[in-house]
Amino acid sequence: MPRAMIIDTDTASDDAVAILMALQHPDIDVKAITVVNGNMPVAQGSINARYTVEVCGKDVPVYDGVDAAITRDLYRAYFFHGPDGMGNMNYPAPKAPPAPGHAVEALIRVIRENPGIILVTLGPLTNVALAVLQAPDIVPLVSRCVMMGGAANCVGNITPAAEYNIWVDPEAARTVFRSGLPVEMVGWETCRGEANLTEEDMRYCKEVINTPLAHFSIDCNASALSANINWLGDPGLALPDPVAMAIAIDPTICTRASKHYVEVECDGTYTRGMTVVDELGVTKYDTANVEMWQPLVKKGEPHITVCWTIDAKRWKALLYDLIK
Ligand SMILES: [Ca+2]
Repeated sequence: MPRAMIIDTDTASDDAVAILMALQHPDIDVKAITVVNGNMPVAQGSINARYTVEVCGKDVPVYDGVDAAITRDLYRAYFFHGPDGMGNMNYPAPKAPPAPGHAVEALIRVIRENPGIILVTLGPLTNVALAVLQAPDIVPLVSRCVMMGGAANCVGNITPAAEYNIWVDPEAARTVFRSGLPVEMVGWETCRGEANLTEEDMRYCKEVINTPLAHFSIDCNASALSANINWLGDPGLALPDPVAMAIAIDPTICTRASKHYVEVECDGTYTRGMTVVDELGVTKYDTANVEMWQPLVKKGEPHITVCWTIDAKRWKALLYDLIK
């Protein structure tokens, strides 16, 4: 039986490819897509998500969610994904309207209806945080919460310390990390460098695979491609959300993972949204540390799985399979 999945997303171009991968995979049954503030306002993210569903010829409900961070000012990523989030390709408007009801309610209902479901988060954690606060009973019903977000003790992409999804709504991210959800953190560092599609990879998609889905996947990322090179100095096309989705579909694409306490810095001047990973387990040695980390420590052994490395060849092979 296909595995049930629900996807929470601030749908811009790399989210679209991640959604496409889940929709096209024969072993994944996407029950719903919930849209959150982030890269785009929810209204635009919703358009992008619904268009992607239609490109795949599927019929999956897309619910609109929270259009702001819990307490922070808005900061959208137009500079990265283009004004429409989809590389300004002038795609037609989707035919389907958003599904009736709110994304937070949909998350709670769909998780309750599908015990063991996989939750994949591709944007800021606002919707998911509100869902677990309103309905803590959903936490043990989620078998895996695969998260594109954070940067495990390394460089950020929106500030030197933080990855965008966590930085946009750090309070929400902290709520999710502390909630007990079985988070698998696929951080920014695993989604760049050799994970990027090279010029040759992109040519392979468009000229050899050469399907509508292959063209869509590369074309909608035109803005992201130039931003990745010019803003971040990283050659090639980074596709962070699809890398996380690849691991959600096939956990063995993550080649090294370990469990840790992870906290989110909400107060730091330079470190807002930093994901602080207790990589060496030092929080247990010192009274001050133990107290500071109480919200996680009192829940028992570390339960956040940090993905440290991926098999870049296999992630790309899975992508290629799903855009054929
Ligand atoms: Ca995203």
